[in-house]
Amino acid sequence: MAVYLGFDASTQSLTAIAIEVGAARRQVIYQRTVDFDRDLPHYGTRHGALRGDDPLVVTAPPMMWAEALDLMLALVARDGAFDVSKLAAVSGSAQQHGSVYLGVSAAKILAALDPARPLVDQLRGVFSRKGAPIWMDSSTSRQCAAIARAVGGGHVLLRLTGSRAFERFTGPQIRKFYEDDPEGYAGTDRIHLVSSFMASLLAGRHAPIEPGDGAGMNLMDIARRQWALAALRATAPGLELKLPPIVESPTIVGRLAPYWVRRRRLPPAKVVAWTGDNPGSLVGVGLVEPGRIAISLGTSDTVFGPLGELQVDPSGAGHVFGSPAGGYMSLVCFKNGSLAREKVRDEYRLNWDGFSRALRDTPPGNRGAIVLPWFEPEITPPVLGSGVRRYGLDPADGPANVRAIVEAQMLAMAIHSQWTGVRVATIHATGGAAVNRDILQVMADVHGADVSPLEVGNAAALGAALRAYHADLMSEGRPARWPEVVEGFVKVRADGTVRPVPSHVALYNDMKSVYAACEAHALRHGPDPAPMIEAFRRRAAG
Ligand code: XUL
Repeated sequence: MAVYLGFDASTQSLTAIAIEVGAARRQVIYQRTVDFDRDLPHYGTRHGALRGDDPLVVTAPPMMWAEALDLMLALVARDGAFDVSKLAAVSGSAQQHGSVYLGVSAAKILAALDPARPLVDQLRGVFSRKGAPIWMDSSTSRQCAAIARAVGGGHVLLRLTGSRAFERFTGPQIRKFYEDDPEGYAGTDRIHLVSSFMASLLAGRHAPIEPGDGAGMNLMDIARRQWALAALRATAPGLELKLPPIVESPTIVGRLAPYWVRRRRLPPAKVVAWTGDNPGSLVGVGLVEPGRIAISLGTSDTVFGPLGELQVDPSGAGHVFGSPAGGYMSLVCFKNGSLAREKVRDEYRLNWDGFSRALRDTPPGNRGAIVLPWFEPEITPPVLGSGVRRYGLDPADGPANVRAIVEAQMLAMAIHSQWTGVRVATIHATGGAAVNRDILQVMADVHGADVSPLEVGNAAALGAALRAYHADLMSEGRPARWPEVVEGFVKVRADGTVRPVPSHVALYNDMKSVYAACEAHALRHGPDPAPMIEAFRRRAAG
């Protein structure tokens, strides 16, 4: 019997899941979350992030992630929920795109961490940039344009890296740092993703980058899974010397550092390269083979699935990442996810039961009332000037506003993921809001697909534990077929699959073009959609 530990270093929290794998037993045996705002309030984050005067700039303190890891492993050791001596390997999934900047002293400090002192006391001098820009940042439009120009156009970058230039992607963020603080950039020895930074802390040495997460940088050649020199040169000088190497996903990057072994009495378990939260979730929802998709309802809402072959989104809205299970995955990301749902819930003084009741009390199609839920600058479609737009929706009507937000999120997901060409029959639902069956009903009706909520809600952490297990088997030369690795861990929740209602599916198929017209109008490349909305309203009523 062996135990594997998986982490999810997400925007708002750090979660750990342990799984036990034996001849007769395969199960999740431990789950624990450290919430950044609640458990580490001295960093002053709100929803895990820091914001200043410029609404486009969003960062997080990398020290907070280090302290969360230290605290989490203290809890794992203290809880005594499982026999830690059986721990064979650990891995993780982290929020994507965020970057951590370390000076030359980092390598030495990481290698000589003193188990008698807290991690944060020893890391004080290692950062060459205090804050880490995270995926919610959208302040690099200028840098995106410059990088695209330098490689020969946005479509060249799209084909080379799997994505056009995106504000939150690491390359544009690095270029901005280089432009704003050339000395800080020059004093940076290593630039990590959040994923490789966390793996470095566990292994006590600079960890490499995994291609699933590396694809979220606008810097990796997506077909070769190696740094794309043209993109590196277009980003900042000498960048090739500052980036960790890219390795295959199931790579053992080291063993748990003596710091963890002595401080928490853990065995020197293998540390497996960390990936991003979306690639990690792909494994955690069991989508290791093409044909199905997943929707994660978290801080960001994401739609993702395995891709049979390398293809990019010609509209430039979607991304192609490496899949940790081999091959590629598609991803479409929406920034106005759970925080938008919470805003509406709070604005109308509801709790989640009230939110659900509002969904049940309003008709599908919302009598033609539509909202564009851009509380924050949006990623898909790209919207830099935030602001909610209402079409035929009375701001005073709480229930209609609740339905409008959920319908908008689901319609946008369906519209902007069409490029993958997947005919969706089943959606695996994960993330916090997947507990809400009324939200899942709208998802099923809009997509015309069965929605299976999964037993383990945190797919990113489960995926990390499963990747640790898979890499451990591989490193021992044992057969490690993915369907067998995930077998028994990815189960549909006891309350069962949510089925689409055929009449609602037809109505939403009709509504998609109305919603798309509202988007186009709000983005100033389409006419006033009022006549279309009115015609839809009449069809829906009749
Ligand atoms: C994906 C993205 C987010 C983050 C945070 O491209 O930006 O989903 O990974 O979860």
